[in-house]
Amino acid sequence: MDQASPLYNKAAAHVFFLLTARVVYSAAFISLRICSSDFCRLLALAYCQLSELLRRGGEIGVCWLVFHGGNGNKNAFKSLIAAEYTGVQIELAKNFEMGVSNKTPEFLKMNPIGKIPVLETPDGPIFESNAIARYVTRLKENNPLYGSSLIDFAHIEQWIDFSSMEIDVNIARWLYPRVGYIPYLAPAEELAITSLKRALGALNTHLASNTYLVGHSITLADIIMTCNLYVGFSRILVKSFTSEFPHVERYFWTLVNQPNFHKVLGEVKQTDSVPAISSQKKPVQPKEPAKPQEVKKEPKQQPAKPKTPEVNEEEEDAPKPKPKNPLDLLPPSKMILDEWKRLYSNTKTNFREVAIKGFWDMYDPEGYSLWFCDYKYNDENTVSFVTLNKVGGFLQRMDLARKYAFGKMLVIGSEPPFKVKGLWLFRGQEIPKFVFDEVYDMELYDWVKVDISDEIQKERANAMIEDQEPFEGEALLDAKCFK
Ligand SMILES: N[C@@H](CCC(=O)N[C@@H](CS)C(=O)NCC(=O)O)C(=O)O
Repeated sequence: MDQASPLYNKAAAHVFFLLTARVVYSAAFISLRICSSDFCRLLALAYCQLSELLRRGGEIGVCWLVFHGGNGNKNAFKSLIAAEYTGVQIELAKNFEMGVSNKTPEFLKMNPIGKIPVLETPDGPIFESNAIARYVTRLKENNPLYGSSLIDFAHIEQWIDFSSMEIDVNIARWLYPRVGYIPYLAPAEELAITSLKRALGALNTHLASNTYLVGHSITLADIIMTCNLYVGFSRILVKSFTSEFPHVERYFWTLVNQPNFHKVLGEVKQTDSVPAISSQKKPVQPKEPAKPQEVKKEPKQQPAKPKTPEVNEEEEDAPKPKPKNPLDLLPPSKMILDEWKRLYSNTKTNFREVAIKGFWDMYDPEGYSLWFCDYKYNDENTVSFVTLNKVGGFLQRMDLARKYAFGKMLVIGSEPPFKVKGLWLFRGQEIPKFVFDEVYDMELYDWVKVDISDEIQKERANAMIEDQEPFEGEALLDAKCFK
C-alpha cells in the first residue's frame, strides 16, 4: 500500500491507538494493585476510562467511513459492492430512519437536498451514489476497478454515465408512474420503453463480444450498471422483455452471482409481472377560482331575521341532489343496452346469425350512435404486453360510462408495432362529454362516426363485434370487450 494513501494513515493510527490503549490499561491495572488510597483508586479508574476511549479510537480507525441511507437500495449497493472489491470497511449509520434521519439539520448539512445515500469520511461528507462509489474505489491506489490505463478509465466513466442516463433513468420513467410515485401518462410510458429498448439494444451489441463493459475484469462501470439493471430485473423487466437482449441477460446473471455482489444483493429473482398502474385517476383538475361574493350591506340597526319555521338547519345543509346525467334526459330509446350486452355474452355459436343480426334488429339510430376509434400513436406500440395493458387501462377508466356504452377494442398484428382500433356504441348522437372529460385516453384516439348507410362501414363494425380474424388482412393479438 502506498504510504501516502489515506488508508495507510488510518491503519497506522489504528495500531498507534491499540498500543497506547494497552500501555494505559497496564498502568491502570498496576495502580489498582499497589495503591490503597482513594486518590490512587480514582486515578486508576481514570486510566481505565482513557484506555477504553483509546481502544474505541482504534476501532473508529477501522470503521471511519459512515454510510447514511441503509443498505437496501441500488444506490447504496453501488458503494457497498465497490467496498467489497476494494477491501474497505463501511459502517452503516445506526438507527437510520428514512424520511426522518435524512431531514434533520445535521443531515442537511451533509446533503442539502436531503436525499440518501451520504458517506461521511474523515475529510467531509459526500452525496450522490456514483460519486460515493468512485471515492470508495479510489481509496485503493491502482484499484483494478478503475482499469489500468487512461482509456480504460475514460471507458469506465463512459459506461457509468450511459448506465445512469440511458438505463437507470428510463427504468425509473417506466416503473415510477406504475407504482404511484409520479402520475401515469401512456405516451410518456411509451417513450420510456422505446428509449430503454434502444439503450438495452446498444448494451446487448457491446456485450455480444465483451464479457464485461471494459477490459477483461469487473470494473466500477459493471458494478453501477448491474445495480441499475437490478432495479429493472427485480421490479419491471419480465423475462419476455429481457429475452430480446440475451447478452444483457447473460451479463446480469453472471455479475449478480459473483461472491462480492451476492454478499450485498443476496439472491436475485426476476419479476414475473409488470406492476399494474397503481392509480387510475387523472391528475386532479384545478377548480375554477370561486367568484368573489357580493357582500350585501344590511342596514345596521335592522335586527337579524328569525329563521322561518319551515326551513330547519338540517335541510339547509343537506347535500343537493346530484344533477342527472344529461343522457338520462334523452327521449327513451327502444334499444335496451343491457339486452344487447346479454345477447352478446350469451351467444356462443352462430355469432353472425344470432348476435350480429340481433344487434341490428335492436339498434336504434336515434337513441344511439356508433363510433370507430383508431389509436393515434400506433408506431409506439412496440411491446405486446404494454399495448395490451394500455388497452386494459382504457377499458377500466371507461367504467363510468358502463350504463351508456358498449365497446370492442382490437389489438391488431402478429409483429410490433401493433395497431389498436375499436368500435364503440354510445347513448346519444355524440360521444358523451363526461367521457371525454374524465377518460384521458379518449384524446389518444381518432374518432369517426360510423355511417350505417354505408355497407362497407357496417361490415367493418360487424367484423369488430365478431373479433373476425384476419381483421383487415392481419392477425389479432387480442380483442377486448367493454360491456
Ligand atoms: N442521484 C441520487 C439519487 C438519490 C435518491 O433519489 N435517493 C432517494 C432514495 S434512493 C431519496 O433519498 N429520496 C428521498 C427524497 O426524495 O426525499 C443518487 O444517485 O444518490
